[in-house]
Amino acid sequence: MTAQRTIIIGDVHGCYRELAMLLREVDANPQCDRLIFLGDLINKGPSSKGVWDLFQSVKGISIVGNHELSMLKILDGEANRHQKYIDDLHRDFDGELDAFASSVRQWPFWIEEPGLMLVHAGLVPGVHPRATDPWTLVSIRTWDGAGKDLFNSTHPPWFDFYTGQSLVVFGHWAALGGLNREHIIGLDTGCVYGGMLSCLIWPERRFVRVKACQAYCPIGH
Ligand SMILES: [Mn+2]
Repeated sequence: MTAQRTIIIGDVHGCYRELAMLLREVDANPQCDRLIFLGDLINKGPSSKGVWDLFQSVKGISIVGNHELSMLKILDGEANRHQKYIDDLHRDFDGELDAFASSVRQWPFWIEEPGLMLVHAGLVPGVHPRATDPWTLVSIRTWDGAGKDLFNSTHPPWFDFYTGQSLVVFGHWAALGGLNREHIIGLDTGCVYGGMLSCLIWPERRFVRVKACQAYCPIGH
């Protein structure tokens, strides 16, 4: 019997073709592989529903990304956004947005296992995710020493402060183009912007990437 693999997949953002290619490339088998997504399955790309279908077909599990969290906040009336945002998602999901949203409500904001920590955007230095605001976990990029400004690019990235021994795997920051340090791996390689869709096969620590068929939206959009 083959040892169980965990296949950790970076931000898909509606790029269902590339996800299908990646799943084929790693020969993903839900009978013996565990497929974990780092969040942000939806928006920006050609079909969020297409990604949701594939996600279900491989019995995927996911942590919450900022796009899923925004969606829930809007659906729950806790955030203002143009109605078009929800209309677009309803159109994309073709009647299945409620099912998707119900699923997302069950997703964790992080997954922690011996030697491994998965989170969408990152960790506040020295603070366990259970003691961190969920919005921070899905959006942090940089660290100012106080947590007042998590996006200011003049401050160092949060992972420069990480001193733990577990491997932290995150997505969210496409402009980094991926990151591979001993204890930090960034898996968002900007597929939807015309980059690549990346996964990490754990515990062999092997990367597999497929090139985007095209750029679906400009970076920063
Ligand atoms: Mn994100």
